[in-house]
Amino acid sequence: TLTDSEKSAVVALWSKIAPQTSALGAEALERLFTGFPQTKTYFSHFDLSHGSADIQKHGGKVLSALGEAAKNMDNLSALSDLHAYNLRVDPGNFKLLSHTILVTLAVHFPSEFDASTHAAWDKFLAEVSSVLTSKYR
Ligand code: ZNH
Repeated sequence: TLTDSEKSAVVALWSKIAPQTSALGAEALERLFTGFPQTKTYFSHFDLSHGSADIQKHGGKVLSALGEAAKNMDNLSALSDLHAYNLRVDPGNFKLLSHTILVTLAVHFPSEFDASTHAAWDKFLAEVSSVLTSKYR
């Protein structure tokens, strides 16, 4: 679990992310699909062209879920069920998405994204991923 100072670092950067969840989420997803094209198979029903409404909308959902998790990890319970029982996303893909989220944050918030904020977000995303994959069997 995150220390108090890690939690503050996550929440502080979240306040910058919150007004632009769709744009930042879409960028993280596009980086995922470009860098790791195998991940596109989960989204065959989406329009995956650059800047599409599907990508914007889904990006917004993913980042908003992170905002809820930053408040309380318990808020991920239903999403954990969805990913384990319904979507069955290979757990390895969570590391890939976490990576492209970190890259996106680093590009957009170069001064806020210092070493300790980077480390706190890395740990936070690993925790979220672990909760979302915890019900797999
Ligand atoms: Zn996921 C969905 C979040 C990861 C795939 N997701 C989803 C949603 C959310 C999320 C919020 C929505 C739900 C509802 O609507 O209810 N995810 C998330 C997060 C994460 C994730 C937070 C981490 C961090 N996912 C993931 C991955 C993948 C995925 C890695 C693969 C690659 N998801 C998915 C899908 C879906 C989802 C496929 C469905 C979509 C549609 O819409 O169809």
